[in-house]
Amino acid sequence: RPTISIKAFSSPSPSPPLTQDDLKKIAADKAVEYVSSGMVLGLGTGSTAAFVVAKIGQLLNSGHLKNIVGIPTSKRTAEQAASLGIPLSVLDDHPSLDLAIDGADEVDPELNLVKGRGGALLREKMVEAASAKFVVVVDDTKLVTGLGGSGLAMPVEVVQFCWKYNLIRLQELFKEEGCDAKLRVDGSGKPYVTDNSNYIVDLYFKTPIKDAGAAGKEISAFEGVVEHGLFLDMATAVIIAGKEGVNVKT
Ligand code: ABF
Repeated sequence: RPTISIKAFSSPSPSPPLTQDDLKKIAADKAVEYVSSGMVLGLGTGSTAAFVVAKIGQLLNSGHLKNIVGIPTSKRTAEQAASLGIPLSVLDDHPSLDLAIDGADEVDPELNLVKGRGGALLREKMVEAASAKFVVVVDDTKLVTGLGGSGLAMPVEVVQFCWKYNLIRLQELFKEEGCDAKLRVDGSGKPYVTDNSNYIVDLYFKTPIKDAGAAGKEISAFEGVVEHGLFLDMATAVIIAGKEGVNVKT
């Protein structure tokens, strides 16, 4: 049969502007270049991390990657990874990871992060701290000059017992930053419950946190605080996708 070639008569129309999801996917695809066969891999949580998990699933299923063990940072991620056939394990059985890839809510110029608006901060921090490399994937809306400076939440996971007591203590701790503390609620107005059966107190700052290192230590010192969303000195690299292209900061 003859081959029929069809020529386009008009030049292709200019491509539509990239959406935030496009940027997240671009960052995710770039991060997956760091993955190689045989790795024990921390699988992050959130919409950007979901693109990473999807790509890893695709590469495993097409045979381009082999023998990956995924350590999920949330029940949500475990479900997504399992649905793609990614073999899963836990820190108990794989205490040392080669690489973890996850999103973030804020990234400062020193690559310190705020994480946990997705509610998975505790497992994220445990898994990412156990990893030899931790690559963060964000679109450029996540860049801030100082942590807490976006006006959005800095989450603190607290035990349910007397959560209000800890909410008030946290708010008091950051009086100078004009901190407002709120218990996170779900869509039906009930307290949001984490994968670890805890609550989350979201801290909203009017000005960036002055000394994030000291702040992290002070928050952790409160009895009943389980973990906070300041991820300091943890990121090995941050992949930032913007309309002008992808930047890798190390
Ligand atoms: C996780 O998901 C977080 O720690 C952070 O809270 C959130 C970022 O979500 P997204 O990628 O959807 O912006 O990585």
